[in-house]
Amino acid sequence: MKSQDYIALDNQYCAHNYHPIPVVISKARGCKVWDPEGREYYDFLSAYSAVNQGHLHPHIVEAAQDQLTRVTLTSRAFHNDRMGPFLRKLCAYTGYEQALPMNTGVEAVETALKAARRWGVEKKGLRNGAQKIVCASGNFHGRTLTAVSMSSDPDSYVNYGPYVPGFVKVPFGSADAVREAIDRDTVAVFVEPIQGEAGVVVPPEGYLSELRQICSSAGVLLMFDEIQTGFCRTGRRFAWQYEGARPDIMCLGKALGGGIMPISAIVADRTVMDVFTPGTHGSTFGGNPLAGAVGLAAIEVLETERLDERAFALGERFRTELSDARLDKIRVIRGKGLLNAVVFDEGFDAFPTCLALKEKGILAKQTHGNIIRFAPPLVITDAEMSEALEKIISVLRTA
Ligand code: IF1
Repeated sequence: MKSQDYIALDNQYCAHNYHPIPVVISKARGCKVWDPEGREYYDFLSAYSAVNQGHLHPHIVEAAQDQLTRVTLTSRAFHNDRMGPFLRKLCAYTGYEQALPMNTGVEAVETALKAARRWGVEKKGLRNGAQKIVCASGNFHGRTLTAVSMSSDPDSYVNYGPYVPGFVKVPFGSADAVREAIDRDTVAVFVEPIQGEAGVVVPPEGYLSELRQICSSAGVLLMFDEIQTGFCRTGRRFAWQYEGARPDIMCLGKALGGGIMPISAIVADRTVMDVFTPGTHGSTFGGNPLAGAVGLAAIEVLETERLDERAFALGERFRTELSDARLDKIRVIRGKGLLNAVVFDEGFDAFPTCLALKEKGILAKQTHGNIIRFAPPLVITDAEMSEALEKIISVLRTA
């Protein structure tokens, strides 16, 4: 079958909850993907940062294949021999005492919110039902009813009521707004260190460290959603490290699965994590042995290949070369590490530009109409980055 046949099948049999770039991917390796006709593309989306280690990284594939000959699913009713080594590695890599493994990113988000609400009752003495969590407008934390209850994007929440109460929304980037929003019933402040879906919005310098200080002095939990920004994407292992703003709970997902399967977790120290007791939270699939093998290998790749340093250096290069090209339609080029966005004028429709990029062999996706996110796998080589930049600049010049 040809690409257009697969697209027709999708259109006929899949709910229309997406408007994809019309490209079919049937093969991938590293930072490149191919369609059924054999056309080659640079992947500048990386499955929304779930493929930081590159497609089919040999070390991660080997770990998965090896585990497929042993055992894949046990449930948490029993122990398995892969979860412990995986979580020990995750804790060492993140610098936390414990982890709670889940599957998709939004489940990690739910886990963090549940931890905070329980902590509010059990450690702060609040009445159950009074707990409030401060979040930021423009956020994206996933698609469950709780996550869309925090959202300020109508596409995400319209007609899904009734919404989950207990959230107080403040403008992203203003530490003063957070300070003013905290009251006796506040249990946590929950934000992305850089807002992804909002268009790679980097908060003012000092914001994260100020949030850390505000939360510590108010006695509330600081929780960061590092599902997209984490695991080297922004040039550090975790984006909060730019400001030493270590959160009490960190949500992780995407690249934790090494591009192979959904693996997520929250990490925290014991004083927070011990709010969970047997029966109070869980998942059929969380902590399964296949995920253990894959997650461990995924972290090993980030560590041994020092992908944080790679992302930092390549990101500087990407932004410098794009701004040196002096492309007149572009208002701003922003980001950290290899999480970058090119912002066009308000009202500009970047979908045709994404189609032109595709024709040139670059896959990227617009957000909010006028913003294109560029986030290649962190294993992209210097030579590949040169070739990709040349293509991107030539398309954006005529955009
Ligand atoms: C879609 C965006 C990216 C996330 C953060 C939690 C989750 C996500 C910071 C939930 C998920 C996704 C999901 C995907 C598109 C995408 C996205 F454009 F919507 F914002 F990456 F930029 N926290 N992000 O970014 O994780 O449950 O999906 O594993 O929903 O269309 P999940």
